[in-house]
Amino acid sequence: MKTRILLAALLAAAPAVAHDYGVGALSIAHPYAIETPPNAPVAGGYLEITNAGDADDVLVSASVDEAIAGATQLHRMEMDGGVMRMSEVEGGIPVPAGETVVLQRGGLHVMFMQLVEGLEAGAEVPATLTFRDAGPVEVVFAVETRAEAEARAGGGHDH
Ligand SMILES: [Cu+2]
Repeated sequence: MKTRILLAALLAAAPAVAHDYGVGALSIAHPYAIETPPNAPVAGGYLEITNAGDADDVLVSASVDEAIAGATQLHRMEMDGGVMRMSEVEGGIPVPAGETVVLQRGGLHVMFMQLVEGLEAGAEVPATLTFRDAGPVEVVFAVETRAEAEARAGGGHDH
């Protein structure tokens, strides 16, 4: 009985501990990707970065193991003459002091490219995010179904 209560407490505490990260004054909330077909060549990665410090920083790169993706870039999506275009962000993604930057579908995102296999819901993608000043931090992108990601986006921020 005691064991069961302890286990329940651990399980309840686990998601927040497992899925928020920090380095220096930066905190990184809920990195996730959305499942793809098995042979998809690319997938987006999304997260929120909050800079609680008083100095600006920049997310300069993201990387994952070659066993998962051959290349990883920082991208933005923008409307250009009525067409949605995706391009690499030159010089990285600014994370101004006191602000939260949201990487999300339709906007700034991490792009996993040359995927070795598609991403399956429930899988985890370990990645390194490197900030200009705060340096590198290891995170894990959780691969979610589209419905999971949309439910979370619609229902406020819940880890
Ligand atoms: Cu992209």
